[in-house]
Amino acid sequence: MDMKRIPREYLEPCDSAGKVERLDYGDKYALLYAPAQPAERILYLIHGGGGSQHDFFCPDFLNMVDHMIDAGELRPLYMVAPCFYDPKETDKTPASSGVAVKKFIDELRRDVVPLAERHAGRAFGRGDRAIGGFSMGGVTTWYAFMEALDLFHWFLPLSGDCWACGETGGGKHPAETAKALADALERQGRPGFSIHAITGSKDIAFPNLDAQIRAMGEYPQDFGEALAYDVMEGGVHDYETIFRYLYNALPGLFAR
Ligand code: FER
Repeated sequence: MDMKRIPREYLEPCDSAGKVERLDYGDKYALLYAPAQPAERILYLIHGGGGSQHDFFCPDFLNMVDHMIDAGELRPLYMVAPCFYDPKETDKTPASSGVAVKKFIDELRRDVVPLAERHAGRAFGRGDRAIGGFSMGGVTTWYAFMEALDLFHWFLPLSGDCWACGETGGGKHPAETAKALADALERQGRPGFSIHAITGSKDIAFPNLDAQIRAMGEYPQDFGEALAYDVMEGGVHDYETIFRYLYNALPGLFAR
């Protein structure tokens, strides 16, 4: 994929802007972005370690999406930004975050998806639902693949590997991780799906994700065409870089 730069003016407010709403549940909340035009798709975006639901929903990113939709480069979509941490959690180390994101898949299913889609005015089918995330949010995305293929067809793990075989397991145990993913696909009845993994050559998660994706290549009958992988030369582990990946990947997300 040719990783075009985000046009500078896309970071400025757009005349045609979507709206962000706060959705409370229990002692937590998620954020819902409704675009300025009617939308038929929904993307759940998961933040990184130590972060929150506000990381993706910052002016730069929301302005960019508004502009992409306004310019006709991106079909309108809802976006949901939840937070995988318990509000009382103070330990945000990778070990603790790894436990939180695995647990979060049940909360996503039970609370976040129904609440967000009630507010969006309709329930979406799995073919119109995507999940993606950065770093620990990428780890979350791989857990969603392993446990929630009934909910999602589209997966966008960004600079995060699968931790099914332990912390940074995609790097430490690539073959076992690839097998765990293939087994999870089998266990869930092999529905259609599409994964687009992206990272950068200078990203701290690069060695982990890269080893995992290579090991997944040993399962061509499972992942073959359904897995796309892009590495941006020089890409680092920060949101500015991730927003550039999203600028390039979002238009094709539901269409691969
Ligand atoms: C990775 C996936 C997630 C990784 C780091 C993380 C270094 C997250 C770290 C953190 O939340 O502190 O592959 O590689």
